[in-house]
Amino acid sequence: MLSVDKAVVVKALKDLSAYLQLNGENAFKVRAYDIAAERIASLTDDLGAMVEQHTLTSLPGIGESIAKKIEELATTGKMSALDEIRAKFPPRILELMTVPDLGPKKARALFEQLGVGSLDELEKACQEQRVRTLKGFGQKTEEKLLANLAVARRAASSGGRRRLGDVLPQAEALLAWIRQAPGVVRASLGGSVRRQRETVADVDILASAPDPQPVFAHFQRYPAIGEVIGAGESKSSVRLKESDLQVDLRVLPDEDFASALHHFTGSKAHHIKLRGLALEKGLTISEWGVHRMKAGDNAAAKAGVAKHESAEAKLPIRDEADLYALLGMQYVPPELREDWGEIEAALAHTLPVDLITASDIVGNVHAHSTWSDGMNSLEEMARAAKALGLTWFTVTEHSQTSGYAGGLSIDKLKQQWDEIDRVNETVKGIRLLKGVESDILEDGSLDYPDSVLEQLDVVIGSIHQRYSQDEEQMTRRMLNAFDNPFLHIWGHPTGRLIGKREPAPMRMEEILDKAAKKGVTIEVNGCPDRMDLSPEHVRKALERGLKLVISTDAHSVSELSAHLPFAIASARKGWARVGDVVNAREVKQFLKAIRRS
Ligand code: DGT
Ligand code: CA
Ligand code: ZN
Repeated sequence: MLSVDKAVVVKALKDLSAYLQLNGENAFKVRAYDIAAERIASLTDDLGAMVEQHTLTSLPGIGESIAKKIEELATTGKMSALDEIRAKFPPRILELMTVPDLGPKKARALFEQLGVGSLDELEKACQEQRVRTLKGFGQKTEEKLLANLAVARRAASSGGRRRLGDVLPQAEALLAWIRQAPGVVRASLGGSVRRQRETVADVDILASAPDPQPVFAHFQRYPAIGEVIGAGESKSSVRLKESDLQVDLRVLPDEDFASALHHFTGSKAHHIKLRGLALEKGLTISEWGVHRMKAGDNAAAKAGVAKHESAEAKLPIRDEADLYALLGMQYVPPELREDWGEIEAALAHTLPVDLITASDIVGNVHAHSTWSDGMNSLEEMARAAKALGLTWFTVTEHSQTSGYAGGLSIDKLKQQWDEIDRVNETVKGIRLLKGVESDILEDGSLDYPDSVLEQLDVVIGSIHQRYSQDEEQMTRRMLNAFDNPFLHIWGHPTGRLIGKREPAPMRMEEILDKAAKKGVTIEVNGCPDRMDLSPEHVRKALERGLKLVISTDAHSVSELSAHLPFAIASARKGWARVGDVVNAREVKQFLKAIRRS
């Protein structure tokens, strides 16, 4: 049977769309390729089989012409339409589009008028002040481009940290592969990935098996591995092909698994504090397990001398809970192991035991459909949400000012309400609410008159354009926005894009104070490049008694499930409990909770 790598097909379709836009094709026409890429990415059927049976056109959004291109790629390894258009441009031109705020239109102008075809050439053109001479660019744009170029370089350099959103799917696929290896008893992710840090340096995986060698042999046969960079008795390191991501696998006897998993989950700061506590109880904790010290060892251990060889008994640790129990404290979930106060709380038995989980979420608050810049129709989104087990759902399209994202005029918004009513009648078992994601304008006002806003169930207010405001202006903008009683939820609060765009400058504590006073609910947005709020800010919000919504901000059916883990990660790392999250409640309670009294 034909084996087809979906990722290769998705990339080819996306590249084709990018090249067509560079070539001046209109964005609407080109969207078909992005929609098709999205279809393939979220496909659960076997792509190879569909190609062989010529059934690709049964997928919505995939017509004859795109199906042919996919079949050609799958069977010959080439997509001639892509090769042809690629040949018209310098080989590295798509790099330009990794620069924040540099879209296809600008990239095209830079190429056609200045011959810029790579990041290096763009840098040179900016430094030589040639960019500012182009129509529509100017000195300010040139300076901004130069700064953003540095951001793009940092993100691309393989030495840098990567977004959890890019790494987690690769890590999980690899973990599933390792679980298939001969003799594996248990296996888990470790390190910063298990702790759900928003950026990670590498992937740590631990497994237990009676004999490590067959596990390593299986590991090294993983198709996506580029090179093996280290192979020892109990550890093997590899680099993945496309992403250049480093993965360390450790394999141990099962009796050592839990303490090793604990050690290699970290964080270092959490461990250092735990070790101090252990010493006071006459225990040592290390990579090699938990040991009870002989009399006299204590001083040596405190002086930093490793004494595990001479220590008396190695204590059995079946799972991580045993380890915390030995220290007389509550179990600490991996996401909380950062020395952010979790050890003190676990000792006092005040650590939350009901942290929010994905399965607690019963409604979706923030999503987009083809009414604005989403990939799927409203009905498709509703059916997908229902299939995920949600009981209520809100589409929140962009508002009038966000013309670039298909923002809705008042007329369009009202037409969308009719469609929502229709879908509510045809799709049973899930309730669609009427909502909008309104821009928060420069002065803090919303993008529709109150007479429109008051008719909506859910109003998210978000900043999408910054107009280069400084901290004072941005803070004022938010404080003013909260004076509008129709704003229910503050969407992707800081506006950051991890590795691409810094959080907007604003006095967060002052803003959260006002949100608490005014009863505004705060979003934790799960777009993998946003993860906004951050865990630190989630905690600050919770300390003020604010409520949270866990959002996917899904622009397609697949993102409804793909984005959820990242919002949950941020929320859990910020110690959010089930009761703090308004979309872990049924629709009536949700609507009551977000209403501003
Ligand atoms: P990363 O890789 O920078 O995203 O962050 P981590 O936390 O995954 O760090 P990594 O991969 O260097 O090490 C994984 C875990 O192993 C770390 O969280 C704690 C443990 N570990 C590694 N080196 C040390 C060390 O020198 N002392 C202690 N106490 N623990 C260590
Ligand atoms: Ca790591
Ligand atoms: Zn948004």
